[in-house]
Amino acid sequence: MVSDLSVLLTDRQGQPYSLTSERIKHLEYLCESTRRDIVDTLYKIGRGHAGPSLSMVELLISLYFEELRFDPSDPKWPDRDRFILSKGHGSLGYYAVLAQRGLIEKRELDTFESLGSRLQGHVDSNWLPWVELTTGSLGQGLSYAVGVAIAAKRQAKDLRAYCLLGDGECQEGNVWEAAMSAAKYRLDNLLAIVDWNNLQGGVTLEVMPSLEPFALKWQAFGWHTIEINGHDLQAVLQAYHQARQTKEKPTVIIARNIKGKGVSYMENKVEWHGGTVTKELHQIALEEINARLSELSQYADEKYGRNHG
Ligand SMILES: Cc1ncc(C[n+]2csc(CCOP(=O)(O)OP(=O)(O)O)c2C)c(N)n1
Ligand SMILES: [Mg+2]
Repeated sequence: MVSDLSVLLTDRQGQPYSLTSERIKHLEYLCESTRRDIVDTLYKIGRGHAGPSLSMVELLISLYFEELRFDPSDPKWPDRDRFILSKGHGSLGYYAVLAQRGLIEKRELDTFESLGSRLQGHVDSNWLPWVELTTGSLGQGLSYAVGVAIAAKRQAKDLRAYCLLGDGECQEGNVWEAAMSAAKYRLDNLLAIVDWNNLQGGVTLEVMPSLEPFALKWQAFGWHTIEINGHDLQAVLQAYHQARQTKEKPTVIIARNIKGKGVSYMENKVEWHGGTVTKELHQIALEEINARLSELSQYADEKYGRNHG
């Protein structure tokens, strides 16, 4: 049963809209459909970063279906918002969202990580025009996003820079150098999103030098901070909206997420940073995802979403 509560927001064009529960359900459907494409690809190709991809699905579906300003027919439209995937190993999740949005074809996912494919294991801007920055060496994306945001301000362009980082990635020193610069230049056109899933490659964050108190660190560096459950689509969209309303300082969203979200045996498991999806495991994942998809099937229709033209 869907409640008829709706939330009033403004979109990237400044137009008011009503975030209805039907619209949220439609986005939930898109997220589950994206998860199915991710696990299908992992099974077909035999490898890929499962946990990091599944962790960020709601953050990216919300960005690409509701938030970012871009031209679907021209990836290099000069006035587009810039999305930088700093955690470049989450490539499969990113490609699956591009496919869901119709920016690449779904069947291209079958070429993931193969020789000559545009869909490299770490996102590569030389191959795929939607990729703003080649990443994979962690820690670099935010510096680039700061540069984009400074350039936009100097050219008086109304474009925003969005950068998605991993929590483990925030152990890199240059993330904090970028954070300092962003505050100095009052980059209110910059949004950093941290996929806080409490796991990094093969270990939990606790065994590493502590990042806590994480939100207070960003605040001390001059940022506006928002903490949310990153799988709650309404919270995500409200956070994107709040970031746009925040003036004179950059915003960071700390999204408390679950690595491997949506596949029970992967959730919160360090070993599912990568891992091999066997036939049996693929079946289990599909059963779980298909059950949720069938519950949401009445919201599959585009009419519940936004008209993207
Ligand atoms: C500079 C650098 N050091 C180490 C690695 C190896 N590496 C790849 S993924 C990863 C873990 C990243 O964890 P996190 O940032 O939390 O992202 P998550 O996988 O949880 O989404 C590491 C250490 C790398 N890619 N780049
Ligand atoms: Mg992590």
